[in-house]
Amino acid sequence: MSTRRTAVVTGASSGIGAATARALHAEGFHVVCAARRTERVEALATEIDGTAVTCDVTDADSVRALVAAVEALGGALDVLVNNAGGAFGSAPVAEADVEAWRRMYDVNVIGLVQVTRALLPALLAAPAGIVCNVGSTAGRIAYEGGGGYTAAKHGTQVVTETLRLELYDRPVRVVEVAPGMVRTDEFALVRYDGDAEAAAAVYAGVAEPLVAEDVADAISWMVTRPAHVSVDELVIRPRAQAAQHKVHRVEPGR
Ligand code: 8X3
Repeated sequence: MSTRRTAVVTGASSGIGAATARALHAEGFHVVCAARRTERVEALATEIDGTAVTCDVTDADSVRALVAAVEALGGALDVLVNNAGGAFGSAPVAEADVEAWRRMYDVNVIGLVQVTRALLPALLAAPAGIVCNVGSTAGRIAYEGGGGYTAAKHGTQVVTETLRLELYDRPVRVVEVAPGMVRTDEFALVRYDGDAEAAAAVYAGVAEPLVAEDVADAISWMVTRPAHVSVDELVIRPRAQAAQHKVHRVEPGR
């Protein structure tokens, strides 16, 4: 049985998830890299000497495979980073694609609940387990065209808070990181259904949006505080984004 601390990161195939897996490896954790895309998590696990699990957080069998992987490593889980999530579409509420809304609730809320519930015994078996949910500034405000995603990320925030209350007398912490504008390879591209121009417009003129490593750094810090310290929530944005609609953009040539 390994004496190394163990972490699980969902949505580890790219972006914030992959960066977080690397950051936790650098902190000395054995990282279980979970995501739907097998080849990607296997490559990442090989790179950081971790464990790859093909896992769709919305699928109960997949989540069972994730639990089995943690059990095979000794059964105690020090850190769970619920990162799998995403935005699908940007239609106004009046034109909402209800199926896309369901998928957003499914991955950002139900998937997170399913994984957390399944891994809670392992977290409680560790000396000081911690769950870090990756929320969003979209879970703090509303914005036009964001309806389905903002509703789902508000759900992520509320589930985090509820679980913290429910586990108040147990040796486990439940925290949330809420990033604002983060430029990753896939987030905006997925939201705009592969429309590269629309995705690029999100970051247009912003000199330095956050990158995945900035958020991974924050998560890594949150989950490595002493056991009595709970950084309940951490909002992180680029300097250029003072608020959701207050973004400093420099026009080309100026
Ligand atoms: C991502 C932040 O601004 O796209 O979670 O809603 S935003």
